Amino acid sequence: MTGPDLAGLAEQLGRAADDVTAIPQLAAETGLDVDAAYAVQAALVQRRLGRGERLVGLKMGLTSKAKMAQVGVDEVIWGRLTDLMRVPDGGTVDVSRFIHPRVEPEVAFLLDRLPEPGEPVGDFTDAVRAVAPAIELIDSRYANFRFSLPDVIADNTSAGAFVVGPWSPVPDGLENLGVLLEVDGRVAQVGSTAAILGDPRRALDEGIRLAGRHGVRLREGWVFLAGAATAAVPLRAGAQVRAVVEKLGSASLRAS
Ligand code: 0L1
Ligand code: MG
Repeated sequence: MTGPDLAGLAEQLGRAADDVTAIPQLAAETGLDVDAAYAVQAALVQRRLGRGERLVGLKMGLTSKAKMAQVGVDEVIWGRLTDLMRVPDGGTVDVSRFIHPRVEPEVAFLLDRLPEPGEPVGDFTDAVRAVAPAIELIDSRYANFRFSLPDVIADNTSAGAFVVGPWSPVPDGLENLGVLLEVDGRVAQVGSTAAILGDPRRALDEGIRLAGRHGVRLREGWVFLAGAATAAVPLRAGAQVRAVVEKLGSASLRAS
């Protein structure tokens, strides 16, 4: 018996993003499981690297109960970030590049020296050089933003774009900082960094562990998106979005 055509699935997802056209879910039809889905994700991102993009980091997904409930999937997942996904703080994102974009407030880490595979992160401040407020723009390539766990993993965990605000030295505590997502100056979501696995620092342990299972090692200088502190909100053209994290400041973008 042959397994799913991993390269073919990556091509379908890549084309959906290129053509800004949603596709039906793939996993149920093809028998894609979680391990194979990470192989599709690797091929999908490799397709981008083949066009000259660079890998610049890793993102965690579904690290909060609010996010899990929003999409009906209940496992922490991870995806890859490339340089083309990064939007400067205060910059503009063209929403016509995306199918049904949503934004969510996150905490970003600038990675320093990481432990060897299999070793736990000892001192967080050895592993992380700086922290920042961030916005992630997610965009599922599946119709109606509906997917199963292997589907969303294969789709690079809905990664679309991201903005990182000003970097600060790691503060004493990160586990219960207030988080706001504002759209056009109005509060759209309120949360706390406690929603990110109880403490966003845990997301780094999970990222190292889960990515390590697939042979991916986090690198010094990479950006690590620890996960969203609230549910995501739809992004429409013309919106001005700001994510504010207590002690860390804010990150913003404008949608055109
Ligand atoms: O970053 C995230 O939490 C997104 C993970 C994928 C699920 C979704 O598209 O909301
Ligand atoms: Mg996210």
